[in-house]
Amino acid sequence: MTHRAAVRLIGGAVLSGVMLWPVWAGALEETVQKKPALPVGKTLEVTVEKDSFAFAPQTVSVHVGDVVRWTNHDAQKHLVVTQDPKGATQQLLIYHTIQPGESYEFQFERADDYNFFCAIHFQMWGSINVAP
Ligand SMILES: [Cu+2]
Repeated sequence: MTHRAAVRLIGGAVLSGVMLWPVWAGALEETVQKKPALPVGKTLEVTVEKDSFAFAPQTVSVHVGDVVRWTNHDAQKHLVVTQDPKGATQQLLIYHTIQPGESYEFQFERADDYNFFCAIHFQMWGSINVAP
């Protein structure tokens, strides 16, 4: 038993009693565990070229598990916003500022048609079709 495990065991015993420790420890493990990651598919690039004020390509077709990477080659920042079509009106899937020279990646987990735009320059927009 490592020192750290011993400290945790004592903590568990104090909190819930020695007999309850195994149950308590199991519950703790569960909350720490992350949901299984979706296998990553291919990555598709959407870029913003310098002074273009446009996303290219404007429409992208991907499959569930694919990643869309927005890359900003512009000299100014852009703010990518995507709403979940099935979500509440205020529910945003993506709200991310991309600084000059930086990228942002998002893996789509559900098939649908997603629209996105730049919240700083409303003339910048595009759509992503995510097929099953
Ligand atoms: Cu912008």
